[in-house]
Amino acid sequence: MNTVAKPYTLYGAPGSGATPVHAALTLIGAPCTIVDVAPWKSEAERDKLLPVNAMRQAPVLVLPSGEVMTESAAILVWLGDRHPDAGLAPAIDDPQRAQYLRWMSFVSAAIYSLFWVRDVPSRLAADAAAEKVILERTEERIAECWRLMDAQMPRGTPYLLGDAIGMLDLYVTVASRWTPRRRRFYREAPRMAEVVRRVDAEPRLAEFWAARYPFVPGCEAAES
Ligand SMILES: N[C@@H](CCC(=O)N[C@@H](CS)C(=O)NCC(=O)O)C(=O)O
Repeated sequence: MNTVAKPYTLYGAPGSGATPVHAALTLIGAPCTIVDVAPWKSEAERDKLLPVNAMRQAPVLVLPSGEVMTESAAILVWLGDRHPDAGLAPAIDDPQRAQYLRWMSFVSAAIYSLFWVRDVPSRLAADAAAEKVILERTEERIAECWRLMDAQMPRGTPYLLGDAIGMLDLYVTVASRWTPRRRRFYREAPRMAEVVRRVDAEPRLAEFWAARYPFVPGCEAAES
Protein backbone atom coordinates (compact mmCIF):
# COMPACT_ATOMS: atom_id res chain seq x y z
CA MET A 1 0.00 0.00 0.00
CA ASN A 2 1.26 3.46 -0.85
CA THR A 3 1.52 5.80 2.12
CA VAL A 4 1.36 9.47 1.20
CA ALA A 5 3.42 11.70 3.50
CA LYS A 6 1.36 14.38 5.25
CA PRO A 7 2.37 17.84 4.03
CA TYR A 8 4.19 20.56 5.87
CA THR A 9 2.50 23.98 5.91
CA LEU A 10 4.86 26.93 5.43
CA TYR A 11 3.82 30.54 6.11
CA GLY A 12 5.78 33.32 4.41
CA ALA A 13 5.72 35.20 1.12
CA PRO A 14 8.45 35.02 -1.54
CA GLY A 15 11.67 36.72 -0.48
CA SER A 16 11.03 36.21 3.22
CA GLY A 17 12.82 33.84 5.57
CA ALA A 18 10.34 31.23 4.35
CA THR A 19 12.20 31.13 1.02
CA PRO A 20 15.25 29.14 2.18
CA VAL A 21 12.88 26.80 4.01
CA HIS A 22 10.81 26.33 0.86
CA ALA A 23 14.01 25.76 -1.16
CA ALA A 24 15.08 23.11 1.36
CA LEU A 25 11.68 21.38 1.19
CA THR A 26 12.01 21.42 -2.61
CA LEU A 27 15.40 19.66 -2.45
CA ILE A 28 14.06 17.25 0.17
CA GLY A 29 11.04 16.53 -2.02
CA ALA A 30 8.64 16.90 0.89
CA PRO A 31 5.04 17.89 0.16
CA CYS A 32 4.29 21.38 1.38
CA THR A 33 1.33 23.77 1.44
CA ILE A 34 2.36 27.42 1.17
CA VAL A 35 0.53 30.31 2.83
CA ASP A 36 1.77 33.59 1.37
CA VAL A 37 1.93 36.22 4.11
CA ALA A 38 4.17 39.30 3.92
CA PRO A 39 4.39 40.52 7.54
CA TRP A 40 6.91 43.25 6.75
CA LYS A 41 4.24 45.07 4.72
CA SER A 42 1.49 45.94 7.21
CA GLU A 43 -0.20 45.31 10.54
CA ALA A 44 -2.96 43.47 8.69
CA GLU A 45 -0.44 41.05 7.17
CA ARG A 46 1.25 40.56 10.56
CA ASP A 47 -2.12 39.77 12.15
CA LYS A 48 -2.63 36.91 9.67
CA LEU A 49 0.18 35.08 11.47
CA LEU A 50 -1.29 35.44 14.96
CA PRO A 51 -3.00 32.03 14.95
CA VAL A 52 0.39 30.32 14.43
CA ASN A 53 2.97 32.76 15.83
CA ALA A 54 2.45 35.25 18.65
CA MET A 55 5.48 37.17 17.30
CA ARG A 56 3.51 37.71 14.05
CA GLN A 57 6.61 36.84 12.02
CA ALA A 58 7.37 34.53 9.11
CA PRO A 59 8.60 31.90 8.54
CA VAL A 60 6.33 29.53 10.40
CA LEU A 61 6.45 25.83 9.63
CA VAL A 62 3.58 23.63 10.77
CA LEU A 63 4.89 20.08 10.95
CA PRO A 64 2.86 17.09 9.75
CA SER A 65 2.17 16.37 13.44
CA GLY A 66 0.51 19.80 13.80
CA GLU A 67 3.37 21.13 15.93
CA VAL A 68 4.40 24.70 15.11
CA MET A 69 8.00 25.78 14.52
CA THR A 70 9.26 29.33 14.15
CA GLU A 71 12.81 30.71 13.78
CA SER A 72 14.33 30.20 10.36
CA ALA A 73 17.67 28.77 11.52
CA ALA A 74 16.01 26.28 13.87
CA ILE A 75 13.57 25.21 11.15
CA LEU A 76 16.38 24.63 8.64
CA VAL A 77 18.51 22.73 11.16
CA TRP A 78 15.53 20.61 12.20
CA LEU A 79 14.61 19.81 8.58
CA GLY A 80 18.23 18.87 7.84
CA ASP A 81 18.22 16.43 10.75
CA ARG A 82 14.73 15.11 10.04
CA HIS A 83 15.55 14.36 6.39
CA PRO A 84 19.16 13.10 6.49
CA ASP A 85 18.86 11.35 3.13
CA ALA A 86 18.68 14.77 1.43
CA GLY A 87 22.25 15.39 2.64
CA LEU A 88 21.60 19.06 3.41
CA ALA A 89 23.18 19.14 6.88
CA PRO A 90 26.20 17.68 8.63
CA ALA A 91 25.12 14.96 11.06
CA ILE A 92 25.60 15.37 14.79
CA ASP A 93 28.97 13.54 14.73
CA ASP A 94 30.22 15.21 11.53
CA PRO A 95 33.36 17.37 12.02
CA GLN A 96 31.52 20.21 10.20
CA ARG A 97 28.64 20.22 12.70
CA ALA A 98 30.04 22.89 15.04
CA GLN A 99 30.76 25.40 12.28
CA TYR A 100 27.41 24.63 10.66
CA LEU A 101 25.50 25.49 13.85
CA ARG A 102 27.72 28.50 14.46
CA TRP A 103 27.07 30.13 11.10
CA MET A 104 23.38 29.21 10.91
CA SER A 105 22.92 31.03 14.22
CA PHE A 106 25.08 33.92 13.07
CA VAL A 107 22.93 34.62 10.01
CA SER A 108 19.82 34.56 12.15
CA ALA A 109 21.09 36.48 15.19
CA ALA A 110 23.56 38.97 13.73
CA ILE A 111 21.93 39.69 10.35
CA TYR A 112 18.28 38.63 10.06
CA SER A 113 17.30 40.12 13.43
CA LEU A 114 18.24 43.61 12.21
CA PHE A 115 15.34 43.53 9.75
CA TRP A 116 12.89 43.84 12.66
CA VAL A 117 13.98 47.47 12.96
CA ARG A 118 14.85 48.02 9.28
CA ASP A 119 11.35 47.03 8.11
CA VAL A 120 9.66 49.46 10.52
CA PRO A 121 12.39 51.85 11.79
CA SER A 122 9.89 53.80 13.90
CA ARG A 123 10.00 50.82 16.26
CA LEU A 124 13.24 52.30 17.62
CA ALA A 125 13.49 55.76 16.06
CA ALA A 126 11.62 58.79 17.38
CA ASP A 127 11.55 60.75 14.12
CA ALA A 128 12.45 60.66 10.44
CA ALA A 129 16.02 61.80 11.01
CA ALA A 130 16.63 59.01 13.52
CA GLU A 131 15.04 56.51 11.14
CA LYS A 132 17.50 57.54 8.43
CA VAL A 133 20.45 56.99 10.78
CA ILE A 134 19.15 53.57 11.79
CA LEU A 135 18.70 52.53 8.16
CA GLU A 136 22.22 53.66 7.25
CA ARG A 137 23.88 52.10 10.27
CA THR A 138 22.08 48.76 10.15
CA GLU A 139 22.95 48.50 6.45
CA GLU A 140 26.62 49.03 7.32
CA ARG A 141 26.39 46.54 10.17
CA ILE A 142 24.92 43.85 7.89
CA ALA A 143 27.69 44.46 5.34
CA GLU A 144 30.27 44.17 8.13
CA CYS A 145 28.74 40.89 9.33
CA TRP A 146 28.94 39.43 5.81
CA ARG A 147 32.55 40.59 5.53
CA LEU A 148 33.58 39.05 8.85
CA MET A 149 31.76 35.82 8.11
CA ASP A 150 33.31 35.57 4.66
CA ALA A 151 36.83 35.98 6.02
CA GLN A 152 36.28 32.92 8.22
CA MET A 153 34.72 30.68 5.59
CA PRO A 154 36.85 27.78 4.35
CA ARG A 155 37.99 28.15 0.74
CA GLY A 156 38.37 25.63 -2.03
CA THR A 157 35.06 23.76 -2.01
CA PRO A 158 32.03 24.40 -4.21
CA TYR A 159 29.74 25.00 -1.21
CA LEU A 160 30.30 26.67 2.16
CA LEU A 161 30.78 23.46 4.11
CA GLY A 162 32.10 21.16 1.42
CA ASP A 163 31.20 19.45 -1.83
CA ALA A 164 27.41 19.31 -1.45
CA ILE A 165 24.79 22.05 -1.30
CA GLY A 166 23.35 22.43 2.19
CA MET A 167 21.14 24.44 4.52
CA LEU A 168 23.79 27.10 5.18
CA ASP A 169 24.16 27.70 1.43
CA LEU A 170 20.39 28.11 1.02
CA TYR A 171 20.13 30.46 4.01
CA VAL A 172 23.03 32.69 2.86
CA THR A 173 21.82 32.66 -0.75
CA VAL A 174 18.44 34.13 0.22
CA ALA A 175 19.64 36.48 3.00
CA SER A 176 22.33 37.89 0.68
CA ARG A 177 19.55 39.18 -1.58
CA TRP A 178 18.26 41.45 1.20
CA THR A 179 19.78 44.84 2.06
CA PRO A 180 22.49 45.76 1.23
CA ARG A 181 21.72 43.36 -1.64
CA ARG A 182 23.88 41.32 -3.90
CA ARG A 183 26.12 43.88 -5.56
CA ARG A 184 27.51 44.95 -2.19
CA PHE A 185 27.46 41.37 -0.88
CA TYR A 186 29.69 40.29 -3.78
CA ARG A 187 32.22 42.97 -2.80
CA GLU A 188 32.14 42.28 0.93
CA ALA A 189 32.00 38.49 0.73
CA PRO A 190 33.88 37.24 -2.36
CA ARG A 191 34.09 33.62 -1.18
CA MET A 192 30.37 33.41 -0.40
CA ALA A 193 29.65 35.26 -3.66
CA GLU A 194 30.93 32.27 -5.65
CA VAL A 195 28.74 29.96 -3.60
CA VAL A 196 25.49 31.92 -3.81
CA ARG A 197 25.89 32.20 -7.59
CA ARG A 198 26.28 28.43 -7.70
CA VAL A 199 23.11 28.02 -5.61
CA ASP A 200 21.27 30.51 -7.86
CA ALA A 201 22.15 28.20 -10.76
CA GLU A 202 21.34 24.89 -9.02
CA PRO A 203 19.34 22.94 -11.65
CA ARG A 204 17.06 21.30 -9.05
CA LEU A 205 16.01 24.78 -7.89
CA ALA A 206 15.62 26.46 -11.30
CA GLU A 207 11.83 26.13 -11.37
CA PHE A 208 11.58 27.07 -7.71
CA TRP A 209 13.60 30.31 -8.04
CA ALA A 210 11.68 31.28 -11.19
CA ALA A 211 8.33 30.79 -9.48
CA ARG A 212 9.07 31.99 -5.94
CA TYR A 213 12.00 34.43 -6.00
CA PRO A 214 12.89 35.33 -9.58
CA PHE A 215 16.08 37.10 -10.52
CA VAL A 216 14.41 40.18 -11.97
CA PRO A 217 16.50 42.99 -13.50
CA GLY A 218 17.86 45.24 -10.77
CA CYS A 219 17.48 42.70 -7.97
CA GLU A 220 21.24 42.73 -7.37
CA ALA A 221 21.44 46.49 -6.97
CA ALA A 222 21.51 48.49 -3.77
CA GLU A 223 18.20 49.83 -2.51
CA SER A 224 17.70 53.42 -3.50
N1 LIG B 1 14.08 35.39 14.16
C1 LIG B 1 13.12 35.20 13.10
C2 LIG B 1 12.96 36.51 12.33
C3 LIG B 1 11.84 36.42 11.35
C4 LIG B 1 11.54 37.75 10.69
O1 LIG B 1 12.06 38.82 11.05
N2 LIG B 1 10.67 37.69 9.68
C5 LIG B 1 10.22 38.86 8.98
C6 LIG B 1 9.84 38.51 7.55
S1 LIG B 1 11.23 38.16 6.52
C7 LIG B 1 8.96 39.34 9.63
O2 LIG B 1 8.11 38.53 9.94
N3 LIG B 1 8.83 40.66 9.86
C8 LIG B 1 7.69 41.25 10.48
C9 LIG B 1 7.98 41.71 11.89
O3 LIG B 1 9.05 41.43 12.44
O4 LIG B 1 7.11 42.36 12.48
C10 LIG B 1 13.57 34.07 12.18
O5 LIG B 1 14.78 33.85 12.04
O6 LIG B 1 12.72 33.36 11.61
